[in-house]
Order: sequence, then structure tokens, then C-alpha cells
Amino acid sequence: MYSQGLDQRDGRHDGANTAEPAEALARFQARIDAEEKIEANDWMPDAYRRTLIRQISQHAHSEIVGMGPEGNWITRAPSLRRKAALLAKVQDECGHGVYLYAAAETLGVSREELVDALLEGRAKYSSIFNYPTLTWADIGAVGWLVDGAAIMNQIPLCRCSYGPYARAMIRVCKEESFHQRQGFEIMLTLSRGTAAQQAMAQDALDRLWWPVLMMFGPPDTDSQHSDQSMRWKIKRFTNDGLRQKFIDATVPQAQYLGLTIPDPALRFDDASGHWISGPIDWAEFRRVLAGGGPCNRERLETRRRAHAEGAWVRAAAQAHAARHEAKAA
Ligand code: BYC
Repeated sequence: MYSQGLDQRDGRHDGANTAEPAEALARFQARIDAEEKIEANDWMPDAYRRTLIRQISQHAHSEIVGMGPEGNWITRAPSLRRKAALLAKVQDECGHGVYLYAAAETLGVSREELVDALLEGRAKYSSIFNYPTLTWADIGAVGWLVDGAAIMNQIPLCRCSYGPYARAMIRVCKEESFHQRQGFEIMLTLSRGTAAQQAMAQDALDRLWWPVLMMFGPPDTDSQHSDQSMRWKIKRFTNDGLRQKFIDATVPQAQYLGLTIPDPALRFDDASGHWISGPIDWAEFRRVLAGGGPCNRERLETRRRAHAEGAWVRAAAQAHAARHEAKAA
């Protein structure tokens, strides 16, 4: 991943590069403040460009790696209808990865560089995909919770100041909404089913709840990039702000399903109107980011193998394109 190092080539966090004229920076910030979209050929501070490359590429990698935990259930889906829906969802995620790599490429970085960074283990992708999907209920819980969290995070990204990212997000969010509903419907079926099915649904929620809350990123007090990204209107809400919105939306859904959120400290606060969560184990989050999650190694090995096995497809596509161009000429 283009790590935070990329955001601070000149050692500053405020987005100002000492080589960039203050006047140009002020004009740029004025455009952002006026809610203008920044387009690929517009002047932008180096740090803005690097922040976007970091975030968009991390997002693209997450979509691609995220195909793995669900893909391994396609052959075991319990009915043809479930199989067709899951296939469509996994294909959508591949499409999201492709739009996002294309959006990152508008910033002057190549898809090959980004993919190499992932395969070499230099790139980050969402922590959630380093957890296993052990039962069919996990596919329901991933759709309901992981895609639910993704929508919460990505709806505001439709208003991101960078035009190509914002536009990609509009279509992505429409598709994520279908994903979330298919996941919730799986959970609804299981939770209205036999005792064994209910237990399977509860077990999936028990294992995924805390990792899903971690998807929103570290607490605001530890988030290195939030302040600057909010000033640039790349992010519209802080990590804690979105996490709270997600908890508030999801607790009533769990109640409707008859499932229990695995947080004994969870309580509704009348004064603020929010569900207040117990403490999150941030040591686990840091461990997963450092490569120590249950599936980090497996996920990267799968990507590397898929990339190697797909070499002939890339070569064939290039040969076809070259022949097509030669014919046209
Ligand atoms: N996992 O300063 P912060 C999906 C990193 S795809 C791993 O708050 P920022 C889906 C962060 O990168 C889900 N790393 O950062 C797909 C930074 O490290 P670096 C992905 C994380 O960028 C298929 C450091 O921690 N969604 O939903 O302001 C099927 C400090 O954090 C995580 C996106 O990528 C994490 N959870 O805020 C189903 C959305 N959290 O880069 C579903 C776009 C933080 O300095 N991204 N880090 O080395 C964002 O909105 C923001 O990048 C984040 C983090 C809110 C994730």
C-alpha cells in the first residue's frame, strides 16, 4: 500500500509542500470549500494526489481481496437462487476493483504498480478480509454487516472532492445496496429457521461484529489522515462518526432478526439518542494490520496464485488488442 509515508514526502501533515506556491494552495482550497469537483487534469497539491492514490488503491485492493472469502462459498451455496446471487455479488466486487484502479490511474499511477504493491505485501487492504468465512451464515453476515459498513462509508464518498472517485462511488453504492439486502435476507431466513440455523446466524454475528466495527478505521484520536482528508473533503465524516452511524442503524436490524449483538456493554443513551458500544480491542486491529490476522497469509497467497495463473489471459488480451489495432491501421 502507498502508506502514510507517501502523504508526507516533505515531512508535513498539512498538505503543504514547501515547493508549492502558497497562492496555488489557497486557490485549490477555495475550490474545495466551494464544493467544486477536482478533475484529473486540474492542478492539485502533491499530498492531495498521494492521499487519493493511497485511499483509492487500498479501496480497490479491498474489493479484489474481498472476493476471496465469499468466492469460496459459490460451489457450496444451498440453492441455485443463492448461487446466482452470490456469483453476481462477487462479480460486482471485481467490477468495483476495476473502476477503482481506473480512478487511481487518473492520478498518474499505473494499475501494474498498484497490483505489484499488493502482491509484494506493501499495500494495505481492509482488515475485515483477513477473517475466515466458516459457515454459510457468514455469507449472510458479510452481506448484511460488511456491505452495510461499506455503504455507510461509501455514500459520503459519492460527494468526495475528487470527481473520478466520487463518480465511481455512485455506481458502487447502488450495487452495495443489493449486496447488503441479499445478506440480510440470508440472515432473515436463517433466523426464522431451525434452532441449528438460528445458532449458525448468531455465531456468524458473534465472530464478525467487532471486526466489522474496525473496518471504519482507528478511533479519531489515532487517525493520522482524517483531519487533512476532511479539510480536503475527501472524507466527509470521521471514522468514529461513521462507526456510530453504523451501530445506530444496525442494532435495530439485529433486534428484528432476533439476534444478540455480542457486546454486553451495549446500551441506548436516551440523552444523545445513540447506541453506545463497549470498548473495541484496538490491539487486535493493529495485529491484523501488521499481518497477524487469521487469514492474512492465505489471502495474499491466493492473490499471488490468481495473478500468476491469469498471466495467459493478460497475454492473450494484449495479443488480441495488438491484432485489432494493426487491422484498424
Ligand atoms: N483496514 O488515518 P486513518 C468493501 C489504515 S471494501 C486496513 O484513519 P484514512 C467490500 C489506513 O489506511 C472496504 N487498514 O486512514 C469489498 C492508514 O494506514 P496508511 C474498503 C486500515 O485513510 C468487498 C492507517 O490505518 N473500503 O467494503 O483517513 C466485499 C490510519 O488510518 C483500516 C475503503 O477502502 C482498515 N479497516 O481512513 C464487501 C473505503 N482503517 O495508509 C465489502 C475508502 C484504517 O497510512 N477508504 N486503516 O498506511 C476510507 O474511507 C478510509 O481510507 C478509511 C481509513 C476510513 C478506511
